[in-house]
Amino acid sequence: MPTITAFESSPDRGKGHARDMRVRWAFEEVGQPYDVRLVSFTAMKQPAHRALHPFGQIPTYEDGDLALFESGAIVLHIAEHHDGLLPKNADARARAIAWMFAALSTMEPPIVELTMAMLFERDKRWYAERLPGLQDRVRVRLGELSRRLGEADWLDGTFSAGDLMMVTVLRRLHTSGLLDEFPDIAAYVARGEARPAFRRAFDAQLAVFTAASQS
Ligand code: GTB
Repeated sequence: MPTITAFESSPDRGKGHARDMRVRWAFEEVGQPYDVRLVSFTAMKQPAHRALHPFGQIPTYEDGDLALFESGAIVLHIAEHHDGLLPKNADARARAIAWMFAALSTMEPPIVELTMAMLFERDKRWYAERLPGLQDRVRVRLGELSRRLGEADWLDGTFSAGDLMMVTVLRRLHTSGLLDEFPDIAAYVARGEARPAFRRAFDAQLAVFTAASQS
């Protein structure tokens, strides 16, 4: 059984924004059971964990002799070794993988920059001046994504690892108010979150937070 690592106590209080969520969701979509080893912030920086993850972060993945880090690489590995997250047709498969990269390298950076500023820079004197620029950068990408999605349910035909990754990236905007400006993107995120596999993954990571807060 593969084992992943996750926060012992997630700073998002179980909202499913930590990046183990996308790996849990991928496992649930393909029906692969998995173990979770919880790690503290201190343990993450120790040599034993750094041997798995050079940057001392979660998530990691271990299965037999294989150890992986980077949520994108882990989700791709799961998708390539099970049915359900990548189309069989080679071209469609390549396009689904392109959407994974788009989520991680085109959409995620401005979204992370905005949400980090909202979390950690609110009390800075330059925050009010910086915020509109950060929001506009995200708005541009949401507009472009919205135009491409059009009337479709998913980015390229049936639900794929590309959608899984995109939805997990877009979910971080829930508290930003920006999803309200793009109802079609908000509906796309809601479709992803309504999938039974998403619900199971979400409940599993929430249970970790609930247990930690009761102990
Ligand atoms: N590129 C890597 C990947 O995709 O796997 C990034 C991994 C990463 O950022 N891991 C974070 C981590 O381990 C947890 S997910 N941080 C600890 C550290 O660097 O010391 C990032 C995250 C954390 C918290 C929230 N939150 O509270 O909302 C959201 C996302």
